[in-house]
Amino acid sequence: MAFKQLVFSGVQPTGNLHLGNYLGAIVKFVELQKHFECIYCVVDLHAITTWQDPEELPKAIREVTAAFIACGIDPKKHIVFNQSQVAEHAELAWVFNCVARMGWLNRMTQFKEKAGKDRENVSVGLFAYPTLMAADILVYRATHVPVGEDQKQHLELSRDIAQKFNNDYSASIAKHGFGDAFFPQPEPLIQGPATRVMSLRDGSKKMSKSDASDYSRINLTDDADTIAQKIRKAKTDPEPLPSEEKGLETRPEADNLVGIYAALKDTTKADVLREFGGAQFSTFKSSLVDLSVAKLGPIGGEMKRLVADPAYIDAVLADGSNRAREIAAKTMLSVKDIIGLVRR
Ligand code: AQP
Repeated sequence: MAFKQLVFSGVQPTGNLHLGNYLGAIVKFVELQKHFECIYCVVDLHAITTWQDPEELPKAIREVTAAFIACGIDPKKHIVFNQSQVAEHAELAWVFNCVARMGWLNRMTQFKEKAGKDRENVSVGLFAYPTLMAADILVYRATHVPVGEDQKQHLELSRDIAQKFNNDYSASIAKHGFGDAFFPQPEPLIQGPATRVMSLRDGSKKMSKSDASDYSRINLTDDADTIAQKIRKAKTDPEPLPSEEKGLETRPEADNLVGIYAALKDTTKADVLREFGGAQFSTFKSSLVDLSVAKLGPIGGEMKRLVADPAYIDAVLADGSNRAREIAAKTMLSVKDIIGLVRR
């Protein structure tokens, strides 16, 4: 069965949005608007899989929304909303909890990393996170999902859930006029030189909102001085930059900074090394500061302007939620018919 092409992705309101979220995801959200219908979601139900301060959560939800708009997402042409305003996400996630297998979820590396040694004490929601993510995507029967490298495994699980649902209910799906598949196999879009931006303090760790050190990441709201300071202090090694990509293979910190530069400039690592091969880090870091400030400065400024007007942000989210709900409600009615649940 041919599915209408549709893009869906989400970002958690769990703290400061950083360069990893920007380059790994949001830059691509912006680009995809030119070619696809897109739905971009502030995934607040995902955020509460770990405790969030009720005083801070609304601010974080509005800040991610502001970041979407400041980066160039058009909430009129596309859909921007927060997950909790469309109850069908949670409803379909329950159905998927009954489709997904324990063994599949047990293999998820993000859960293992986040739960660590404290497995008995983390929320059930953190374990079931990937089934909610599958529901987020499939409640719109979305076909393309731009994400960073860290979400690849969850995307594969979403595909497995879609396939198992289609298999488990194949006769009913055909009977209700949906041919041989009700859900598409959503395709991950993970491309470019910065699909996994690493911490500025440790090239083996992903840049993350929850890292205790603010120096590990560049936040979208950092001012020019802070960006400059963080880049100057970023961990490197004593060698000059290599002239070819192969020379980055055993140098994770150098690889990371070159990847960031390439992504911000919308070029390749090979091109960056053609320009900077043989240069010392002090020279390269100066150029990286200039480029980062030029790209991120206007975004941070616009975000600050937008969050100062919460009524506008809330109106964007309300409008987006209304439009998202129309699509999601239709899917959910069909899912109920396919499963055999009695409805009005
Ligand atoms: N370091 C990264 N490099 C590239 N892409 C990244 N993404 C996150 N970190 C990087 C991508 O950003 C999108 C939104 O991520 P999220 O906020 O929903 O969740 P996350 O992946 O858990 O992000 P964080 O910053 O690491 O948050 P915490 O610390 O709360 O866990 C996704 O597409 C993600 O791939």
